[in-house]
Amino acid sequence: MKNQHRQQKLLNQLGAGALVIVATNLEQLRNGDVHYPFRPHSDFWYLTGFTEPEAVAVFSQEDYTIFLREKDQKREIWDGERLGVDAAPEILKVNQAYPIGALKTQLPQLIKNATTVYYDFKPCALDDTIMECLATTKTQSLGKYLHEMRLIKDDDEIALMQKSADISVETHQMAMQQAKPDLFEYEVGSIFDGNFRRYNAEHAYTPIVAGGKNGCVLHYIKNNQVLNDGDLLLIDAGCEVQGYAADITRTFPINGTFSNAQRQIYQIVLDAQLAAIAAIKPNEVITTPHKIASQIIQQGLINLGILAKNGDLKQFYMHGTGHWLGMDVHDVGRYQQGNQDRKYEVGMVTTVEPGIYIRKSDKINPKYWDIGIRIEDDVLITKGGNRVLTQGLAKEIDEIEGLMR
Ligand SMILES: [Mn+2]
Repeated sequence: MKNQHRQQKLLNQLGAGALVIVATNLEQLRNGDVHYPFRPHSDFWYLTGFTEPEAVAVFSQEDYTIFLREKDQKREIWDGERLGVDAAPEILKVNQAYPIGALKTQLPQLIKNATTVYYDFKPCALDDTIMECLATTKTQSLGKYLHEMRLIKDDDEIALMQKSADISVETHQMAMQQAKPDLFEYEVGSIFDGNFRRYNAEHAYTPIVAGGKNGCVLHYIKNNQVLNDGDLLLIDAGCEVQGYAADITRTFPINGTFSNAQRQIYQIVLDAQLAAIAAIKPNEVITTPHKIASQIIQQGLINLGILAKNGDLKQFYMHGTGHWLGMDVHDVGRYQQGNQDRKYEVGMVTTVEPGIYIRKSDKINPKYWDIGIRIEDDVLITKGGNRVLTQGLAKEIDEIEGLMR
């Protein structure tokens, strides 16, 4: 079983006598009797494959125990079936299963003989109980080891990420074809809601559907304004398939044709993005894409008279060029190795997402005001260099205008 294989791989790094504790999330109340849709904790999901809320896994070289919700006929009528304690050993291949309520009494027994316990504290109700049990035990960070494992994707994980990339690409394409002046941002946003669900996928994060000046608000999520003829539309949206995320941004003209000013800025961002992607390969330092993208954007803005020769690029490009991508959209894994920037390795997935955001300013030609452009793709590091998982989606100016015609 895949999950047990991961447990074994993790334990092999931790040495003899190591015991791992990993907890999933609790259901979160939204309002009244309504809960948010449940999403398991990524670490727990990765190591157990179990997707019910309120569970704790404890494993060592010798033993695998799970604490989970008990069967409850009344609750199951309302909320659906639970695996329960009796079925857990066969389904989850654990040595024993206990009700989650027994955590406080059973966990101390399981910890007793461990040399070192690996556990990451995170604020939730289960955490208090676990912390109580660990009060006198030597505890080490689990993430330090586990997150390095999660950072390198295996073939199954890459296949899921390709699937979420493909669905997201298709949906961005639909949005480009259907967007037009006078629609509201949420109407274009609903294309993503509908098409993601059509594949039984979820949003991996709250989408950004930002017309005109809203594109200059980096985390704009209101998505409730009308789309104006002549403005750009920036969409940052990606789905999650069985826990694995895609993260794509495209920016295109609402009326199907870039203005000259939009075209100039767009081409700079695109050149920066393509050059940054081209540099990604095993053993390349991970700060290289940002350096390359920043240089191209800086020179481009200087050429257009938007940025002074000694001006601060951060006025127009104030975020990084990428982040790890996986079960979490901003995925786990270190960015530094000791005090040095680390290097790319085969199986890592990173986003590449340069942008330019120009707010109103007396010092800038008004034709450039309120232009916010970001182009983001998902890049897998391969033996030979890289593979863009989101390659299929139009981003050249001609391609986009052609698709929208
Ligand atoms: Mn991103």
